[in-house]
Amino acid sequence: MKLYDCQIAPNPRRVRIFLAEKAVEIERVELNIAEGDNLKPDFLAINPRGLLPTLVLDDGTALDEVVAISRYIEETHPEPPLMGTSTRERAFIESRNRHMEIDGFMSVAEIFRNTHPSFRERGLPGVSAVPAIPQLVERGRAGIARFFERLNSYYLGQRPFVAGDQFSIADITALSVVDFAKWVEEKVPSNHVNTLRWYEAVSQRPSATA
Ligand SMILES: N[C@@H](CCC(=O)N[C@@H](CS)C(=O)NCC(=O)O)C(=O)O
Repeated sequence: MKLYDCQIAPNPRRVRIFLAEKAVEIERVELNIAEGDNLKPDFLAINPRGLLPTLVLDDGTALDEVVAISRYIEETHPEPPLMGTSTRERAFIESRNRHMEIDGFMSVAEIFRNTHPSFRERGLPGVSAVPAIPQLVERGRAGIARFFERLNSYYLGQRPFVAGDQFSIADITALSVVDFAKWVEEKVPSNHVNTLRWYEAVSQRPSATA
């Protein structure tokens, strides 16, 4: 197996954290998104969308999408479980993870893609002919504010982790959102004590530096 990776990018980091939690090592190929390595013909032959992370299996199957890659790793390396063990748990964790992606990750990405000069002509990730739309930044900032509020009061208000009592893929996504948000000057408000307690704990896990 080979993981097409980008050290600075938040979605590849989610897979690296997942792998580190499982203590699974995979050969990696580093591509620099800022320099457009992912849009060159060699990589497009592997993933025509030009997106990272991409995991190429030994039979040549190319899997993209963080959750699909994580699912493959979870099923081939079940311990420790990060995506639930019972039907209820699997569905609940998936639901929470989607919330982290749609409400959190997408909001930060909206701000980032529409402000960063390197992406002025690359408004959507991967192969794209869509220029940035600066008006979307305001919507992204409103979205991340709403996300932070819910993270503190709802998801982490009563339980230690985003999907309950165990660390899961939903925490990995949420951690990546909080760190990605710093790139666009969005920080967890200082009175969000539940989120700050959780953030300190998950950031101290050895996987967080992956
Ligand atoms: N939904 C995809 C998102 C993948 C994605 O957007 N990756 C970004 C890096 S964080 C990327 O490949 N960007 C390429 C580009 O901007 O050209 C996933 O879960 O893997």
